[in-house]
Amino acid sequence: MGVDSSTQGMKAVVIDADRGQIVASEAVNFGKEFGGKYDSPEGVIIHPDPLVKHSDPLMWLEALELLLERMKAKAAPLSEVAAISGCGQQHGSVYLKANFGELVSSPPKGICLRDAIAPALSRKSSPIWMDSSTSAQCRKLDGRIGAEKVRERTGSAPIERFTGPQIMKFHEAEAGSYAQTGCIHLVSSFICSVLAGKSAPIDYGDGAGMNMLNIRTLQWDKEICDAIAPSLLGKLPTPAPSTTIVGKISPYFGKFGFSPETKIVAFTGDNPASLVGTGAATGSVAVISLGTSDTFFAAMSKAHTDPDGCGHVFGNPAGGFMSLICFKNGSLARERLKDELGVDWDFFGRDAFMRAEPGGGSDNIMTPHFVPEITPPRLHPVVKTSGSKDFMEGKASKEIRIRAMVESQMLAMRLHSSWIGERFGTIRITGGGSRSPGICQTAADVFGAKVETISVPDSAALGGAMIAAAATGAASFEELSSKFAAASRTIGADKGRKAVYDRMLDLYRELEKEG
Ligand code: XUL
Repeated sequence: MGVDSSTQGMKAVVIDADRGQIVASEAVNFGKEFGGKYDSPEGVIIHPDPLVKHSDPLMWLEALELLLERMKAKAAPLSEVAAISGCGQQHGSVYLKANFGELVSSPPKGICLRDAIAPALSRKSSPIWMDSSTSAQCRKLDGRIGAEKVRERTGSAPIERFTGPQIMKFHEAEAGSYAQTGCIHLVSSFICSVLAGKSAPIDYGDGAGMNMLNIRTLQWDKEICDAIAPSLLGKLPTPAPSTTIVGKISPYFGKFGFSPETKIVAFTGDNPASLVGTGAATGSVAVISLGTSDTFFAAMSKAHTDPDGCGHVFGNPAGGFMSLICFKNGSLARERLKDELGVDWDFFGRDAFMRAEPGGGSDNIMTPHFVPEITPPRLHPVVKTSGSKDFMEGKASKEIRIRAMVESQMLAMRLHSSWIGERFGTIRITGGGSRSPGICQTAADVFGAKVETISVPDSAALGGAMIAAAATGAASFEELSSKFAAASRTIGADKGRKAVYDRMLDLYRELEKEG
């Protein structure tokens, strides 16, 4: 079984590793299920400062319980689940007191998980990956260690959403609560700990998204941790490979029908899990994931870092490393334009592309930054345009405006993934946006690559289940990939359009440079 604790909801899939079948799946959407209860209509607590983005960790616990209750009610074969792994939105952190170990191993009887764990929180909310409020702390880490050194050692330059700068900010703002914190978990290792009934390790996949894990030694970097906050090393779970078996399921979950022998395997980040779920963990294909954030990632033969400081290196759950570039204005920007133009997804993802030519015939491009962007870093975003007069004045047709946005998003991906230094002949595309033929064709044409879609939409939860199967020796990652992540549709690149996009790439680079 794989569980994915993401920004807007929680999902689970159960696979039969021998037969290559998904036997059950379920999802809980935080906003829809809990309404105003957590003040989080989209899974994130409403806050007046657009740079501050936190979530309530108790909401995740309530969702986990609801998810399992529903699976039980629908007669999902939970009693046959041999092992559970999963993933979480990356970088988000949960702050726990010393009593967490005791409360999680033997939750008080007769109360729900949420109420049982609540007294263990030393910080009520969890900063998540959308938070961009730690620029001052990133600069301090740069001053204390050096941005290049942090990048070389941890795989990423100091970045606002990464856990290290977030911990530094917490210590500075709430020293008393920081001192009361016995253990800091990631979203992934927190959910894993609850399932295992004990504090779980942090895997190399998600751990590398903290600015604290030395990717050369695979240990916490003492010098960097000391520069972040006092006594930090003592508050961190042990780093471990993603296929580590943490233990058996906590007796608490017996009520859902799980066997007491069910193994709990370390959890990872949603992107490393998606690398597995798209079948790209052991091959040489790149993946474009079009979700709340858009990401571009691929397995890496050897770890090297992005000199521009935008890209990241994380652990690959199948061993070795992976590259990742994350764009915050992903589906967010597409949805905003779709609503502004009053069109539906069919028009946005198909008709617009049939009715307009690449670049709208005038090399129309834009910086699609409506909310603070990560790649490139733009805390106070401005949407810049270049191309025809009509387009720049916002008077171009709907078709032209949609194309320009999607093309610009793909150009940004091509530009910011060039540091990986590999030409990918095949790109797998996943996430909601991958249902759109126009977006898939644009990806193929901009990269000049074959694009493959896969049939399973929840590649992160599926990847979690595949990690659980691989960790318990049920099948190898290669076998699991061929069973679960085969391509369902292939889209070839159009050479003529590729030439247009080669030209537009230079224009996009220049437009982005303007700031
Ligand atoms: C990756 C990142 C996002 C989150 C979204 O660095 O910040 O993709 O993992 O869940």
